[in-house]
Amino acid sequence: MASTTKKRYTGQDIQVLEGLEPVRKRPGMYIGGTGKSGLHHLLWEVVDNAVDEATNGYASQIDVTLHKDGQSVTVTDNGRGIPVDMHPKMKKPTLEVILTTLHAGGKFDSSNYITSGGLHGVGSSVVNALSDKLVATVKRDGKTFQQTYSKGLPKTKLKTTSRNTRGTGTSVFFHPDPEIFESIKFDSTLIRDQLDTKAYLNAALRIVYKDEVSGEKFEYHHEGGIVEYLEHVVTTEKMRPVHPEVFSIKQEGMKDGLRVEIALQWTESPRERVLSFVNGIPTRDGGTHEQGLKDAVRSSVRAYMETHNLTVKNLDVSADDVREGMVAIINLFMVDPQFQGQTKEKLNNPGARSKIVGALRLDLEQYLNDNPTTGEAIATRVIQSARARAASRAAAKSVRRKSSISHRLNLPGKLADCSSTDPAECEIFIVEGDSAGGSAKQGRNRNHQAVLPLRGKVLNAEQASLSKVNANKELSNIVQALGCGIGDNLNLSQLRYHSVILLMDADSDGHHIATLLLTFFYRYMRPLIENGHVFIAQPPLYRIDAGKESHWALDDSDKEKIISDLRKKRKDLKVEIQRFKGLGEMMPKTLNETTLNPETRRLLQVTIPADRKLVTETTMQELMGKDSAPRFDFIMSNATEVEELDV
Ligand code: 2B7
Repeated sequence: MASTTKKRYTGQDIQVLEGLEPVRKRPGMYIGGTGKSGLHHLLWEVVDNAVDEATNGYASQIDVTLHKDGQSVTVTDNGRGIPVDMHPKMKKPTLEVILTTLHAGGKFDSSNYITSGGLHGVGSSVVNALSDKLVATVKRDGKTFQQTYSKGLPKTKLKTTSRNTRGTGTSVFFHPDPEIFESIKFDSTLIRDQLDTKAYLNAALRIVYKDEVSGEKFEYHHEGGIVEYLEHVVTTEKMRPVHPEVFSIKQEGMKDGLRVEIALQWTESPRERVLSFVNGIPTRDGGTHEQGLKDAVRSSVRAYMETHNLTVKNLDVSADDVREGMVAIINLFMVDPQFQGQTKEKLNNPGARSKIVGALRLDLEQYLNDNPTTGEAIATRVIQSARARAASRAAAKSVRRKSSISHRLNLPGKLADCSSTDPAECEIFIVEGDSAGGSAKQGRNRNHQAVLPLRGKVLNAEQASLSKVNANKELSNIVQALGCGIGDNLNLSQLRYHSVILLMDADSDGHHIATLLLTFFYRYMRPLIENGHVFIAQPPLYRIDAGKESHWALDDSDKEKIISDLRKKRKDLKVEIQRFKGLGEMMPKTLNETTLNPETRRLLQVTIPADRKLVTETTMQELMGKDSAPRFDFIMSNATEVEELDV
């Protein structure tokens, strides 16, 4: 149970778990990888700690300086300063404990921190472990304290460097360890973007960024908070609002110490755009809070339309119609967020959904009642979307009727098609190799799942002309099967499967083929990615049998976690581990359960982030598994724009 009382914080509140060797051994597990995104993760981790101190009302300004070498950073806040008193159990200063032990954090005791932004949950100790130099400076009790570390270990004792210090706060300088990262050059544009967003999400905060490489200085402060952020998004993406005022709510002091801010506006854009955050940190895969927002919007707009007789006879209005053109920002502050998914960017706390519904539904409906011009404008937008959807459904149906017969004649011979002709429910698995293709054919649901095995070489479309692409048997089979054309002649309404799923082995060859296919889609069929039709299947690498239970693990770390969880329950448990050498080795039933069946499988959706162009080979590696082949790097360095692919 969270409490909102602020009590004095002492060394006793710090929990101690383990040392930092695991972090240096497997950095990817803590920061997602050792490429560009992992490198910047270090910075966000430090900045998030400073932002936390601000969100909780103790700091008002954060200074971030990128130093002249472009590869070291200092972050300073004017908060309380990390405690430096002796930690009673560790017999070391609390500061040192926080920086040298994994998961040592006051944030585990919610009485000290009301909300914690340490989403990634790894904290400053991970930054310390992965830096070849880190200097922590604390101003507290009229003194300045300082300690230097390297690779997670103290180089000096905690020293008092001044005894007549004004003000309080924490300052962290770090230089990432070049032995760990592929490159340690920071990207100033990315930093600016991210800091600007942080300032929008914490209206009280002022962030000053100095880039000593270029000599520029930037200040970020947005008193309007997320409402201003929404206006910024709408303007920069050139969306035209259908009502002038942004609707917003700010709820504080909810039960359980929850706090939520929501901003909404409907636009003429054909898409919906929901930016969700927990404690100011993006949850790019949404989760329960986002679901709550969607539920509440659907129910209040519907209720409003019904009570005001704004519905249209014989026109079905779906939840999607209600949200078409909607731009929404939600920032939920909570104590113990649980995250899910490969990149841990999906909120999983079940309670969040109903809390958001409770906070938003009545307020939104009331607002629409009080502002009928806005209410009617939104209702009109919703009806427009429902009409367009009905019309395009009708059109698609007639196209299908005409095309399903003629088209089927031109399908590639190797395709095992599904029986449904409704593209919205159809999926195609593009599978490497005949034997894997065989398992997939047997394991699939024939009604709506098709399988196309690839046999020969897939061309690297990065440097290839359209005629070369057409001459490549494997790629032209894909084009034929999808039925929607290619390049400038692509017509999405002809797409025969709304989910195009790449199913490759979890080894380096598999990654290589997946990369080639993604390069092809990105170059020649980009609307497929832009409209969310391309996915990557996640076949398991291991099967773990323990007693009557079977578990499947995606990779080594997953495997180890499962085993340790099992052992926690029963120490002497005998576990049997089987490593799948390839998809072909898997029983069709197993393949179905773990990889094909929509109810039980995990899929990664391939997207091109509109807001951030972050993402590099690291994300591509995350996308396709942990091992990366040298050949893979070759492709990445040649395919500059493919670097923008993201999951
Ligand atoms: C263990 C972590 C999660 N911490 C504190 C107090 C203040 C504080 C911090 C910080 C980054 C770069 C400049 C609490 C919390 C540790 O315990 S971390 N300020 N700023 C920061 O890291 N900035 C704290 C209670 C009483 N006094 C101080």
